[in-house]
Amino acid sequence: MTTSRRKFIKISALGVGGLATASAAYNMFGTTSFLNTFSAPNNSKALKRTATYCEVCFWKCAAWAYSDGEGHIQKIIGNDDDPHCNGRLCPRGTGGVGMYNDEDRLKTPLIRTTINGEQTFREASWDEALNVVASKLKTIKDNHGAESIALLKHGCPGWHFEHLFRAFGSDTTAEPAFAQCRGPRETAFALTFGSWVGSPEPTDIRDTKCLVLIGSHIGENMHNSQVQEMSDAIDNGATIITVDPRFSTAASKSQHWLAIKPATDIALLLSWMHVLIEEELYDKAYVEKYVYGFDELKAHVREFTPEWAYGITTIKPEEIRKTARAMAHAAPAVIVHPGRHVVWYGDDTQRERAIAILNGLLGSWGRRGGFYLKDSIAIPDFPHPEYPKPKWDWRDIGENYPLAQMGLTNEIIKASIPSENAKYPVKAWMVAGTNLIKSIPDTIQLQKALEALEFLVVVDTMPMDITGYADVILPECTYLERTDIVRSATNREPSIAVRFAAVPPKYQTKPGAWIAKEIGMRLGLEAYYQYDDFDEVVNWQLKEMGTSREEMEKIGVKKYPRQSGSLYLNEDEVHHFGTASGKIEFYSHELKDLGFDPMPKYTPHPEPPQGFYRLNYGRSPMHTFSRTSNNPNLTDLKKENDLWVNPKVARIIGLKTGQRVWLKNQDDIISTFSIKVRVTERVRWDSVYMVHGFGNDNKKLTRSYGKGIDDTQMISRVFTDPIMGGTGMRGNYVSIVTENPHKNEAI
Ligand SMILES: Nc1nc2c(c(=O)[nH]1)N[C@H]1C(S)=C(S)[C@@H](COP(=O)(O)OP(=O)(O)OC[C@H]3O[C@@H](n4cnc5c(=O)[nH]c(N)nc54)[C@H](O)[C@@H]3O)O[C@H]1N2
Ligand SMILES: Nc1nc2c(c(=O)[nH]1)N[C@H]1C(S)=C(S)[C@@H](COP(=O)(O)OP(=O)(O)OC[C@H]3O[C@@H](n4cnc5c(=O)[nH]c(N)nc54)[C@H](O)[C@@H]3O)O[C@H]1N2
Ligand code: SF4
Ligand SMILES: [Mo]
Repeated sequence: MTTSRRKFIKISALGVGGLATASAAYNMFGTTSFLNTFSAPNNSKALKRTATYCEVCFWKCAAWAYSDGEGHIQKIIGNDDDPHCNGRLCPRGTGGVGMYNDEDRLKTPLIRTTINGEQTFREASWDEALNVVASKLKTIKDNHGAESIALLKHGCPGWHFEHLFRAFGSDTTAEPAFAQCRGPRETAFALTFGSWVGSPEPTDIRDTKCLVLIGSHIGENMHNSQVQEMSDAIDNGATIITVDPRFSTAASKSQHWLAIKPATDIALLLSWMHVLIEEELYDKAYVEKYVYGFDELKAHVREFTPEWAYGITTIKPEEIRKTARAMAHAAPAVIVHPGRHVVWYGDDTQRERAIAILNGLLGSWGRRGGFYLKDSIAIPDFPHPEYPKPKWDWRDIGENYPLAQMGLTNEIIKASIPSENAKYPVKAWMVAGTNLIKSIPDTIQLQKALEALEFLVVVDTMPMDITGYADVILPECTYLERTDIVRSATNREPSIAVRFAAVPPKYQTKPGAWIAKEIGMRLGLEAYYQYDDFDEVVNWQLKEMGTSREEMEKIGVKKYPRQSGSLYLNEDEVHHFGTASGKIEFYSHELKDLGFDPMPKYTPHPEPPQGFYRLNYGRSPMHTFSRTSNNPNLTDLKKENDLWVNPKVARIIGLKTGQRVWLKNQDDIISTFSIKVRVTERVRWDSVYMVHGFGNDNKKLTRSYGKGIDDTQMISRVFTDPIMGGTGMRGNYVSIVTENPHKNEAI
């Protein structure tokens, strides 16, 4: 990268933040586990309580922030009335105060500059930084059109910048939550049931009798109310079936752990369908009433016996039959969970289709203990002129993937590389609330795009990896320091939650709403910003929704009656699904017409060569991706990731628990940092496992710099889903390097 125009800037540490003390004791499914992991210091003064919702992950639990009036947040606790959390935050949410207290935070706007031939950042005033951003955006618009400027975003800041971009004339937007996360399941469930799964997932876990988790590691994946409901379901005697090559926390709570060979899930799903149909265990009345294409499916799965699947998945035929019967026994109170991070092997939409079809056979969609029919309430738009129509947008950039339902980050990245001769070339990015270096696979392609961009502005709270590539860095204040958009999400009953500023912004940081508006005003977009302050927008919206700021300050969360009818399918009526046929589509003409298999098929995937192991990754209950890796509270609970290695592999290579190793992948990429080995039977011998989000490479992150390995660095190869453009990331292999490969390099 030394010859690059945009050199990654590493600034050495500037002071060390204080470590907060915290209790590491916590029990995943214990009843009091989430409460006050970090107890508030004794303080006799009356505390001010402010309504907020958490931004540590995207479950967005509503909470109360308690502050002492002197700029100290003493504690954050869950809002009892919130269906996302039921009054209890997960350890990360409780530790959210660490985001506010982290002394490594971005403090002022920064502008890239060259001093004595060295690229570095210099501090700038807001006025100067905003003027640079506005004038760059304007010049690029004049030269190439507003469409050539892309917005890559995630979380709440994204909303404010999306409004800015739409007003400016660009709808070239994407977020990693689609092509790197949920995309395949949304496309597959839309094809099958005519409805997205969405977030929170409409899984009726609290009333289920059987929960099937296919690589969905709830318990490590800490999506709050989902974990709580799973805990209740276990207490109520529900059968848990976990399909995971690794002995996950969920597997440890399961009656059936199916330690599947990685990349073979579609074979298992097809053989489950085979058993349900051959043994006539499927929900005949439901299928008769609601399904399109049952006969085609029956013929399709006839040959996919458990004996056939055994040869592929390594799961014994009796176990396949037993689990299929357990599901049928519980039906319709059964959930074959769609999962969430489902971009695995490139045929992910088809695997998700198989999951959707299996739920259809069991009659679980729209049934108690299966999937409830979700509802939500729309937040009214603050009045503004219509957005101009861009000449092209994210849909055009993703045109090779006909069923992409949102922008594809990876296609925008590709379109930013001049040698790709893209039909819709992208010249500049704004990145808001996403750390692309850690969230986007195909690291080589991403580097090429970063080098070619004419301009990159990053809005973040922390000096994360992506900020090192920026021309201008704009420091946003944390969620605890800002009034933000009103939360509305799908659930059993509609609800809204508010986020008001609990404390004023520290340092020179500003809310995303303010930053977006200031750029907008400099671009002549006053008509889209007919208010002084974003609080005005929120107050107006609350009034429109029959409540008020005063009421919401007191309650934080407000529930509304359902508008869409009953929570479950009404047995006396015929429900129309949002598919082309109005039925649950086991056979998809839409897929067939686009040249794809109308019903899912199993196709073998490549296997790791000799000496290599499949790289598997997942979540830690104490962290969210890379965003918490420097959090003073949460690093105290878990400082770095480790590498799970099967004892058989450890014996062959001669590894011991605690030993530091490096990784080298199939493309000869060597990890920058090392990782500690954890020898455990909980992982299969053909793969190794680590938690995502570690291995930060910016010295400004004083607690997390160099801690552990970044899984994304090892994911240089992707298998793209031809249906919706998701980037399958689990086809990368690593070998284990025991000698420091960097020892002769100058650091
Ligand atoms: N290798 C690998 N890649 C993955 C995954 C994986 O497991 N492994 N998971 C995938 C999945 S499921 C997802 S959803 C994506 C997630 O991808 P990202 O959303 O990119 O995840 P984070 O690493 O949390 O990056 C969030 C960024 O937002 C910043 N941030 C936090 N709060 C605020 C705020 O209030 N304002 C602003 N402006 N910035 C803020 C953080 O400092 C951080 O830089 O990654 C995907 N990519
Ligand atoms: N604590 C915490 N919770 C989170 C997050 C976080 O960062 N931290 N992020 C949230 C987000 S955005 C998402 S998308 C979700 C992601 O969470 P999930 O959707 O639950 O999980 P994944 O990351 O897809 O899957 C990880 C599991 O898949 C298993 N696996 C790997 N390969 C295979 C295979 O071939 N077959 C099968 N059956 N299993 C396999 C792994 O061993 C691991 O247990 O978590 C959410 N919850
Ligand atoms: S699940 Fe945890 S981190 Fe996510 S929003 Fe809720 S409390 Fe915050
Ligand atoms: Mo995700």
